[in-house]
Amino acid sequence: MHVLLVGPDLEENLSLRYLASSLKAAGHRATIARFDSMEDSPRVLEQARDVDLVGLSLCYQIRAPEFTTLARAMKAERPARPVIAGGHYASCAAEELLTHHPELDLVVIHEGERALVELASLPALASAALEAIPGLVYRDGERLRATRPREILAELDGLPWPDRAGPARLLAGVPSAYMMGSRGCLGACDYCCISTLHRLVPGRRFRQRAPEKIADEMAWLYHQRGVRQYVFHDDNFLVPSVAKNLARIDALDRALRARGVRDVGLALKCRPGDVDRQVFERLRAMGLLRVFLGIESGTAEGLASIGRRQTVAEQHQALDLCQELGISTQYTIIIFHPEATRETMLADLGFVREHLTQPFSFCRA
Ligand code: B12
Ligand code: SF4
Repeated sequence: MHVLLVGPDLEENLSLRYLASSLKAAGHRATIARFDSMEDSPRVLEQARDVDLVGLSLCYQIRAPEFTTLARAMKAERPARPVIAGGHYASCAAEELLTHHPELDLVVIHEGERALVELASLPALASAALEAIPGLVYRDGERLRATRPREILAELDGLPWPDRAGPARLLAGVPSAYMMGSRGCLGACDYCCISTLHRLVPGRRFRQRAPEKIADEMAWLYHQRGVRQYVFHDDNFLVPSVAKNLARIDALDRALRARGVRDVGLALKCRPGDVDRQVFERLRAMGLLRVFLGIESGTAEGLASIGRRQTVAEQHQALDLCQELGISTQYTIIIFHPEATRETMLADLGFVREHLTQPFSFCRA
């Protein structure tokens, strides 16, 4: 079956690339259609003309109107050809989407590799066949049906690597690749859809790939595609244990050296409480250039309001240490949180002012 996977491709979109490689490994054809804005719509419609199944990657709530508009245009052209959706927002709002958007036939809940392969193998998306596939919400006549939840994939090392075609992308002029060393998160911040997704499916919420397997992928990118910079999109590259972090980083470093990967740059994300001197000195020696810190508020009231379980002191400490070690930081501040007052907003600005040389942006809640 030929599947068109539609989604943003602002960076190397790993959702689409992981789905594409699993489809290809199962013998299907998968094409990625870049849909960064409505301006891409005519081209995506053209790409969709002859495919058997369209999969929309509806990760971003903010882009849902554009995706449903695109789906309507696809249905107008070929009403019988299935248009399905997956991704964070589609998973969290599956019932609402299917109730209000007849242009969508079905939603896959959470990680979609296995479900998509099973769907692509069906001769038709008829209800009788769909019932047997876990982790779906679909329209059956006038009613919506949800199949039993699909246990989350416990072991990530068996997944085929993301399907990367074309030359490596350049980031600041350096050939770069985007990577996932783990999936899921140990945190449970109230405002975050990752913690909501964890509640939708049974199984382990946080899974890490083996360091040697990550190194295999990095080495392939280094030697075959000339990649010299790796951006890890793991929600948290580190865990709340210095000993575990050091052991994992050492294993990754050893595996990279054994594979001839050297003089590379790294970027990653982590929680401020996990920024430890020993760990960060080690990471810096391996090439850590930039870290995105999950800060979000400069006040205890703000952190409590959005359910981010950390302290303002940890945040200052993390920013100061990175500054001292020469590691570039980025963070966001949710200045308008549910309990925001003039005082908390001024305190947020006060926090920012204490780290004036470190870039931040205001963020939505
Ligand atoms: C990388 C990333 C980005 C990158 C690249 C985006 C791109 N794809 O081109 C950049 C930095 C550009 C970015 C920007 C934004 N991001 Co962003 N981003 C991420 C991040 C860290 C990783 C995504 C990823 O690659 N994951 C790895 C893949 C393998 O996993 P996955 O995405 O979950 O995909 C699986 C399933 O979702 C599912 N699936 C996905 N699509 C489909 C489609 C089908 C058909 C099926 C069956 C299944 C399926 O199967 C996939 C494989 O298992 C996530 C956090 C996260 N952990 O996911 C946030 C996240 C997705 N981003 C988020 C946000 C809010 C944004 C911004 C709106 C921020 C802003 N205010 O500007 C922008 C919007 C971008 C835009 N205009 O489209 C939120 C989304 C919240 C929401 N529900 O709306 C997240 C969840 C972060 C968070 N915790 O808040 N982002
Ligand atoms: S730590 Fe980050 S990814 Fe995890 S629940 Fe909190 S905001 Fe979401």
